[in-house]
Amino acid sequence: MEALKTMIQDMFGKDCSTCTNQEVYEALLTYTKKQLAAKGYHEGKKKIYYISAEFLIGKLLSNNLINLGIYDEVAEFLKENGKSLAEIESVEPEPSLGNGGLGRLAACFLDSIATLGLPGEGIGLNYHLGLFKQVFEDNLQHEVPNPWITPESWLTATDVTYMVPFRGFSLKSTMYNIDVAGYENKAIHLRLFDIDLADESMVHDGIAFNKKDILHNLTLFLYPDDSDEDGRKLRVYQQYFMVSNAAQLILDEAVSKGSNLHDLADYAVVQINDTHPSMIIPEFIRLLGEKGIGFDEAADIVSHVCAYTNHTILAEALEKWPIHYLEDIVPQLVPIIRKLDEKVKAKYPAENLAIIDSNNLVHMAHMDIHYGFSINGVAALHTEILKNSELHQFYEIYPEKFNNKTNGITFRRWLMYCNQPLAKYISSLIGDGYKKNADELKKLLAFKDDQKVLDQLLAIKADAKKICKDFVLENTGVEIDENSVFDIQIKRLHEYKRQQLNALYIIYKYLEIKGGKKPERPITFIFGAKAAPAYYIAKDIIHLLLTLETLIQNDPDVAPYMKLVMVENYNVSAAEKLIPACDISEQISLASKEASGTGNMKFMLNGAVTLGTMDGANVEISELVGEDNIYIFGESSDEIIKHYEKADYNSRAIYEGDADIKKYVDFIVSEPMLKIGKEEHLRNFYNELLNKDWFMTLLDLKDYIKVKDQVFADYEDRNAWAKKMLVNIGEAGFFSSDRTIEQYNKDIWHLN
Ligand code: TH1
Repeated sequence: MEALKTMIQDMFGKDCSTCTNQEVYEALLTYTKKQLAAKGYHEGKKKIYYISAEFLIGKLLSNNLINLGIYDEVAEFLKENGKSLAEIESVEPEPSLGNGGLGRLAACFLDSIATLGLPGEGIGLNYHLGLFKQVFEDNLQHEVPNPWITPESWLTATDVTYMVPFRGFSLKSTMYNIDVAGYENKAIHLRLFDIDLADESMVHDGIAFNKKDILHNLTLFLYPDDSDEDGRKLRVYQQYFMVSNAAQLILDEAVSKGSNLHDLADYAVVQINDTHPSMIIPEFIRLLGEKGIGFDEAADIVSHVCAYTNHTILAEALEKWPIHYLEDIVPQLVPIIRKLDEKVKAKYPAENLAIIDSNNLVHMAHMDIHYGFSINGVAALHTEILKNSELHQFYEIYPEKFNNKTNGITFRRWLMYCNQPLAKYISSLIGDGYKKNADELKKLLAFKDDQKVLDQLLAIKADAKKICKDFVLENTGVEIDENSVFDIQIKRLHEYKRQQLNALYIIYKYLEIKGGKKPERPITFIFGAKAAPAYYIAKDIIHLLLTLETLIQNDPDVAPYMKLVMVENYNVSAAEKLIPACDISEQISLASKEASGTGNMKFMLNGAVTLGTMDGANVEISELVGEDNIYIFGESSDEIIKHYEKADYNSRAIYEGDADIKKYVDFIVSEPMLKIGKEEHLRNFYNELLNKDWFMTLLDLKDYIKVKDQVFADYEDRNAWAKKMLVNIGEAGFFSSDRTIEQYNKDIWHLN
């Protein structure tokens, strides 16, 4: 720690003990960045370029210290100087470069690529104001900018710049780097491109800004509001800026390593993370054309370089751009896309295989599948649904391109960092091997009947709940009971994830308690979720939850037995506090709709028991832990898909046919709710449930209530519950992102 000491002295002219937390943070930042650079970066002839609109990397200080192997040393040094690493961490802003699972997956993947020693990098954009910061006011979500870039930060400016051509003007880029440390290994780069003229001062009234001023707004926000045409076009500008920079960088790097570009596939493999980066395909062809490579050969080269990951079957997330947007913004790509489409149509005339459909919409995923060499889903069930229904027409012509890569999470952040007592205890039982070889977690299963171990797991959970209680108090001002059951649903707010189903259970429980039936033990329902700013029903659901929160809090008959808290501005840092403390992990999406989920894996690894539908990776979790160690409810994905095909789901019929369901649904617009909440929003959601309920909440409600009540009953057998916890932790090894990345490499990337 001598070097750190000297650095603090040089930077601030005093020693650590007299520095402010801000100063110590800045010193640690500088120190850590130096250490990372000194370790060097993984290099090799062929490189994986993971291109993504989102990288939800979370705070980096502690994670970097852990991966550098100096966490304990630094924590000790700070302690000796009267400082706490936890407090210093609170100074660090969380980068706001993502929205949910897709972005967090990209971050876990970078950690694993670096840890496994693969030559690779992430490529994305440097959004100054991030997604948005969520604030609650009058029980409603409001959005404000989330600036996260400070003068001293993990970003390092480089002198790499490119010109990106748009209709009528070009934009100059600057590339920034963030180092991503491998665990006990070298680092890799996350490349974030930016414009030099981004002007944060144009934002007013929350997150409003002039969407037409591309020269100054291009990298202000992730996912700017796309409810109007200017917003949608801004997304196209962003996407092209991202992929043009990426393509120029990749070609330059390949050439500098000796590529003649005809052999590009020996130097580069590009993983297209959902459809946001899909324009890289025509952009590569355009750039290769400038270097003298003919169209057909260029298309063939690209087809050996690009691979596509599909993360959802939700139609609204499968991007289709009107061709006239592309004419207006990137006219240079349009003849290329038309040619690609003509080649497809010559061979496969069916409309559902077209890149450009009869409405002149460009189907980005279709372009990826025709001109990429691999398409993967993100969990076994999801990939089967792609092959058998959503993308069946493509599977018939390209069966060899389809493969599954079940998602994973990095155990460095989601166990070793966020739950240090549990990680240390596991090490004391089975050694440290599991940190690099997650399969070794299975060794824990040998302790299934060891009373001391089971007691200790319960004790670690109890401690985590105390820590979480402080976090919740700080975030929401609400004091929760650490002896209550913690039932947690944290994820983006979307109707298919069915936070509203959980809300209806809470109404059921509220009415039951009002009726005099008290639960065995108080229950704390914890939510965290951001809704997209223009997704009105999602915002109505947030309003429903916040209104219920107030109602319960103010009701002395009920408050002692249950509590609902909704954490404000749910993000990675909040997840790190909530996940270790969770008893019951809510994974209740409508079967077939959650492609994988990754929160489900984080909870399992931290000893929570899943209450879920047979959806996404829940299916694989249930196969691993067995039916005694998970709670499954609801209709199967096959049945759900049939309901959609037959269009026979009728929520009003269910409501009218079941007096209980009617009672819970009617409560949404009852007198006590309307007294606290806003009628417009509550009624809006109520009507949605009755007239549409596109994600079939009412279909699964009765079964959900029954199974969830069973969970709470079983929780009281503490010993049996501890066994379930142990089995969940012991079987979580499969969900290490190291395993996922090894599979990507073996089946798709083929790096040495
Ligand atoms: C998520 C999926 O919903 C989730 O099931 C999966 O675990 C995760 O990706 C990682 O694979 C997605 N997030 C987005 C975000 C946007 C568009 C599509 C998806 S799919 C903006």
